[in-house]
Amino acid sequence: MVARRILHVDMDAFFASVEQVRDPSLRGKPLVVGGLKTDTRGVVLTASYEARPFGVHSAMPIAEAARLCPHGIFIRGNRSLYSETSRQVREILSEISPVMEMASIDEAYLDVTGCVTLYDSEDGLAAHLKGEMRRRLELPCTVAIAANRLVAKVAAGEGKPDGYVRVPPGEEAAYLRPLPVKVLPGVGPKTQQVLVLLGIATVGDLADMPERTLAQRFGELTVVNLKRAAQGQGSDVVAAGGPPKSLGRETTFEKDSSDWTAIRRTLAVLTERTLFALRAHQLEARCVTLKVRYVDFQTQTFSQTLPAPTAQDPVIADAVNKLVPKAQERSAPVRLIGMSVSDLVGGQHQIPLLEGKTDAQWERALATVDALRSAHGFDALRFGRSVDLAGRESQ
Ligand code: TTP
Ligand code: MG
Repeated sequence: MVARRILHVDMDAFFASVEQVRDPSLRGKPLVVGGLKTDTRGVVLTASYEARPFGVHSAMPIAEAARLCPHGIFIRGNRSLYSETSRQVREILSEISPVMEMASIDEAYLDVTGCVTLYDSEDGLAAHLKGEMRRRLELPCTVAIAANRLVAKVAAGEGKPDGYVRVPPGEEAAYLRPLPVKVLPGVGPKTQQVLVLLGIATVGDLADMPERTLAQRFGELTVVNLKRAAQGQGSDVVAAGGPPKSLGRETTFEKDSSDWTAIRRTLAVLTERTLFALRAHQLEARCVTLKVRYVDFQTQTFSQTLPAPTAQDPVIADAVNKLVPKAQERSAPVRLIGMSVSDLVGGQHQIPLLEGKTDAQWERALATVDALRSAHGFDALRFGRSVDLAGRESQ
């Protein structure tokens, strides 16, 4: 098997940079996109790198940004302009490698294994890509090339802004070791808090920590996933056809089951696995579906749309659990159980644009997201240890 080389590219301060191209008088200035200073209830979508030293960041209330950066220029933003620019970004990238997958409005993965030789070296390819973005769109971006998506994504984050990072083959784990553990996907504030209690500050600390110790605080799969990430392992598959439309897992029981406690535990495992895949694709889901096949092969699905896209286990697990009573309405034993997520969107962008939304709609959406998040910690997810799924789970 050929060792693959994966490139991750993420545009710098994307919405703000696009605005600076549209209006060059904004260049070099602290620029905040998301609302006018007087829009007391808006949130920051992004800020130019000139505004960031003041502490302004995405998702912060506009009012707070205005306090921190009173001399900043504040604008509401223009979604269609960003979408059109994103389309141009995609075009440039697909000229470089046909194996290209947009992961959100401003980031993408490219499998460059087969096309490096055209540019002499990985450094040459990265320079070409960055040059094309500058020449054709006047936009800065950060590029990283590594053995897999995870390391490339982390490295691009470290290289920002206007950077390039190359992680040579075999050096993945060594590259990650000194970095703070929060750079790893799946290590949000809650997980980080628990890791700090265990004395884990860096990725290296996590890599060295015995699985036993981690298992006291996290479910089995979380431990496996954290360990893999800490060792710099990750998927090197770039889906040329674009991101998946849905992701899910299902399993057929050895013996038909009416034990809904056990079935719910199985669903918790299937959900955790699905969400790991979802986060690996850097996606979030808005729709959750429960699938059940009864003893007589009759198959039913039950779906729920969430108030906001998410990739958080507890939120999705909760939605699955709420669908279970519908499946229980038929008392027949269950042969197969499964769950899937669909209506997928690029991850980490939970905050929609102001445009087309009233402030009240906005507030409701944000309050729902916050309430869901504070109500369920990562550990709220129950893990079905007792359920044997070995080899029987399918996508
Ligand atoms: P990011 O790539 O996360 O941020 P960025 O490009 O502004 O800055 P960086 O240099 O750190 O990559 O997001 C891309 C765009 O998506 C961003 O410009 C604005 C938008 N966005 C939202 O609409 N809501 C959000 O919560 C975030 C984080 C971004
Ligand atoms: Mg970006």
